[in-house]
Amino acid sequence: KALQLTLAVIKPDAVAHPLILEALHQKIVENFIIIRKKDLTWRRGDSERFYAEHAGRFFYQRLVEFMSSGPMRAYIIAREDAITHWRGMMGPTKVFRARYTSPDSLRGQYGLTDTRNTTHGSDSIESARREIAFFFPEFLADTWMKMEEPGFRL
Ligand code: DAT
Ligand code: MG
Repeated sequence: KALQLTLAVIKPDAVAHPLILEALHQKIVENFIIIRKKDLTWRRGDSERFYAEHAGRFFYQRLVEFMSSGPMRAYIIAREDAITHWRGMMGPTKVFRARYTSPDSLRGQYGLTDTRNTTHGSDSIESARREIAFFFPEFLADTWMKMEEPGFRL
């Protein structure tokens, strides 16, 4: 089975806490091949563009503000079924659901609120493509996969 790429992001709440940042980083190292990694801080406009699909929802302003409130760490990661695997490790979006139904998930263990929920992961092949390009515009996914790893796909 082919390896797959996805985007994983450690959000500002988790980056701000050194022990949580380290724990999440170790989980990623143990479960994936890391292809790229960068620390970055969004401006409000980046936040608004990235989460445009949620514009108008009651939590949108809070989400936009939070995601541009401090440094994040983004990774391009690879393995078989990377998208599903990372989403599974993260657990449910909402923190109480995560805590009670998936206490061992990253959000179940480290999530603070429905907004401050530690991590982001792409939820489909299309969003992985779009979101990798959003965070890593210099990363040419098609060229990289063709030239370096014929077994990879996105
Ligand atoms: P996910 O991050 O699991 O893909 P999503 O795409 O539905 O979840 O929402 C994006 C982010 O928006 C989510 O990580 C945190 C915030 N969010 C979603 N639903 C929320 C809610 N009901 N209350 C507060 N924040 C919410
Ligand atoms: Mg989502």
